[in-house]
Amino acid sequence: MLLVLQTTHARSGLTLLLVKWYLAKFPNHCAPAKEDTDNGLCITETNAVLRYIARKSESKLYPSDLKQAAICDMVLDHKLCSIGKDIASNFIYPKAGFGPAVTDEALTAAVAKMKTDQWPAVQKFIKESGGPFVCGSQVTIADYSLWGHVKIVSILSPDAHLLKECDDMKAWFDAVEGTVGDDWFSDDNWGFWKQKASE
Ligand SMILES: N[C@@H](CCC(=O)N[C@@H](CS)C(=O)NCC(=O)O)C(=O)O
Repeated sequence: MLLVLQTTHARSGLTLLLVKWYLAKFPNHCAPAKEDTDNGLCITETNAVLRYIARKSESKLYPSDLKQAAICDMVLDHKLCSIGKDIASNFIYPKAGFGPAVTDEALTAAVAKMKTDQWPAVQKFIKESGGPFVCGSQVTIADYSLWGHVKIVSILSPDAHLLKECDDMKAWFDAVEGTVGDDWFSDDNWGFWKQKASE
């Protein structure tokens, strides 16, 4: 870094060095990323990172039971590729300035899809397991992953149709929220979103 700072284009040099350093570890060009300094493992992909952390610590947040693990995996992937993707592009990115604005019609259509299609695909497992979580009485990384997106929506748009219109989503959300420790998050974490909510 010292070498770079001595160049006339210090900032761009530093950026280039950081990019090279990052890509050498994480060639997928993506965040989030995790390096485990215990064994040199460098991984990207949200779901792989979540599973790795949970499995390494032998946490119940990732089920050891094969069937429950499959359900957890399915909801994680469904969140990433379908419901979470739509929540982000319709309710989060436009407000945060990460994506284009969406029309009221598009929002209504997104809520309808979540209500009749995407959320019921999660709700099925909450019902079948007896709830209140996706895998029954044990909260998992699948719940936390989806909860994170819904939480941001609840901060950005407290009156968002999402929680009201998706059957029992509020009950599930409150159950997950109830497992979150008081000291897990602070305004250091939520501050950015709270600021966006007030803009
Ligand atoms: N499937 C990936 C997607 C991650 C992703 O899209 N990350 C964005 C930031 S939220 C990114 O790193 N984008 C870099 C780029 O588009 O160059 C995951 O779930 O981790």
